[in-house]
Amino acid sequence: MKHLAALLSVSLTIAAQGQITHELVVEDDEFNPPSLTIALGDHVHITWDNSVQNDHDVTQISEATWNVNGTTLLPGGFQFGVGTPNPGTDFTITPTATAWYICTIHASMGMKGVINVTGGNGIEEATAQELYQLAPNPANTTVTVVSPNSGAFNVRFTDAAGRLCMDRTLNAERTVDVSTLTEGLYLVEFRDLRGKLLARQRAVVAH
Ligand SMILES: [Cu+2]
Repeated sequence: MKHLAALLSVSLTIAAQGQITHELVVEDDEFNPPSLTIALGDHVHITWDNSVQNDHDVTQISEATWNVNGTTLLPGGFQFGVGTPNPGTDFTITPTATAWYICTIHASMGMKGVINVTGGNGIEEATAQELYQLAPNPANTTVTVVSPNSGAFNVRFTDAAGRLCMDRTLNAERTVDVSTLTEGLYLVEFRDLRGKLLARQRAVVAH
C-alpha cells in the first residue's frame, strides 16, 4: 500500500506536467486515426491531408447520434471544414471529455471517429501508464501484472511485426504464461473489457 501511494504521487506529477499534442488527419473518407486516446489536457491538432479531393468536415455529435450514424451537431460542439475539400488551415482542440465526431457528408459510410479522454473521472485512468507494470521483465516462462485494478481486464501481447500473439483476460489471477512466445520484444496493451486502452508497456521475453 505504501508502494502504491508512492507510485500514485510520482504518476500524478507526470500526468500534470505532460501535455501532448496528438495528430488527427482528415483523409478522403476516413479520419486517421479513427480512435485516439488522450490524457486530460492533451491537445488534438487537426489537419487535412494534401491528397484530399472531396469535401469533408469534422463535426462533433453526441454518442447516441454517433451510434446511429446521425449528423446533428452537438450543441456547443466543434465543427471544422464545412463546404471545402481543404479549409487551408489547421485546428487545435483540447477535449475535456470523450468526443464523438463524424463527417456530416460521409457518416453513413463510416467516416467517424472518437477521441477518448482519460483522467477526467478517476485516478486509475490518469495514472494507468505508470501503474500497470510487468515483472519480471525480461520474462522467461511467466510474467506477473502488477496493477491497482482489482477487476478483470485484458492483456494483449503484440510482436515487433504487429502480430497479436496473445490475448488474455485476467480475472483474479495476475500471472500470464509466456513460455510459448518466441523470444523478443513485445508491446503489451492493457484494456478494459469494453476494449478501452488503459496502458501500454513493453516486455522482453527471453527463454
Ligand atoms: Cu467526408
